[in-house]
Amino acid sequence: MKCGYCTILGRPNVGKSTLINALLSKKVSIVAPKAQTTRDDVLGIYHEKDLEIIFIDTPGLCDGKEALYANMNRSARRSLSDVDVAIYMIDASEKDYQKDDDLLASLKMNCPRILVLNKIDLATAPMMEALKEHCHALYPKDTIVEASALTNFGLKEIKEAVKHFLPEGEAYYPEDMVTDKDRSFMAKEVIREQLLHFLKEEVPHECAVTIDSFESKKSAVTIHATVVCEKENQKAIIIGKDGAMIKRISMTARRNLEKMWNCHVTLYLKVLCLPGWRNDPRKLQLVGYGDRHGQGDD
Ligand SMILES: Nc1nc2c(ncn2[C@@H]2O[C@H](COP(=O)(O)OP(=O)(O)OP(=O)(O)O)[C@@H](O)[C@H]2O)c(=O)[nH]1
Ligand SMILES: [Mg+2]
Repeated sequence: MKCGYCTILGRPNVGKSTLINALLSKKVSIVAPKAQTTRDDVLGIYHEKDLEIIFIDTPGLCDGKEALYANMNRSARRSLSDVDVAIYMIDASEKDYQKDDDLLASLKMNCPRILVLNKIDLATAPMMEALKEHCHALYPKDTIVEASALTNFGLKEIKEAVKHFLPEGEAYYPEDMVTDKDRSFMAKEVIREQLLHFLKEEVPHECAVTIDSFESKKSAVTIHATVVCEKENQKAIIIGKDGAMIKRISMTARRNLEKMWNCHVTLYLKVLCLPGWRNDPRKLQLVGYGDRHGQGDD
């Protein structure tokens, strides 16, 4: 059978997590209309007869100054070190190619590359022609696939393109395994997704979620979690008047988890202010975003 690893890289908000969920027909990674949603590498394992593709969803490559973003960029770039093929996603609805060209030039890629031109549902025909011409001229060796992850367009072509570059071998994972992340990680991410949904501007980006306890009994799950923010005034915003905001966030996250797991979920959510957590290695470690690999090269 053919099997191997395929990382998915690109700038924030281009649709990497939407694509991995669409490729798997299952939610393994959270999605939001705001940049810098994904903070950890997430595996999405696709199984078919005689085929296993281990997709890696990565944090969007960005130039945020804080240590959090440096760790996220490092994690995305490191995903390139041991893969069989890489997907680089481009937002086809954008007319400025410079940032993608700069990033593509900066990525050390020793594997075949597939350029996925995503969000074609938002691009006009002349925009698509111009982008394809640009990609063919600058990246003649790359395979180019047009897609709309949101509308499931181009998924078969992407899988075929990836399969083409995979070696023959034995499956790495059991057939029923779709991700490397456990339910506690998913709970953290679904709560973060609701922070991104309900909170405005920089507030959700300055928050982290920690799972303090996760208890699973028969068909019921009980979770104690903490929303960690940077400033006292953010704490007040997150809690809201008479606790209205934290209740909405908690209730929506709980409902989403119940739908996902088909079981009863009880969620206790509290808020903690931890100033400077995004730029302090010790605090980053504490909230789960420490650099697990040291400060090695990018
Ligand atoms: N119209 C349109 N929207 C899309 C498409 N793919 C993704 N989106 C939307 O783009 C936004 C960002 O999607 P994500 O999947 O979170 O993007 P990402 O690249 O994972 O972002 P980061 O995790 O921040 O790096 C969401 O609102 C998606 O619904 C697409 O093909 N067409
Ligand atoms: Mg993402």
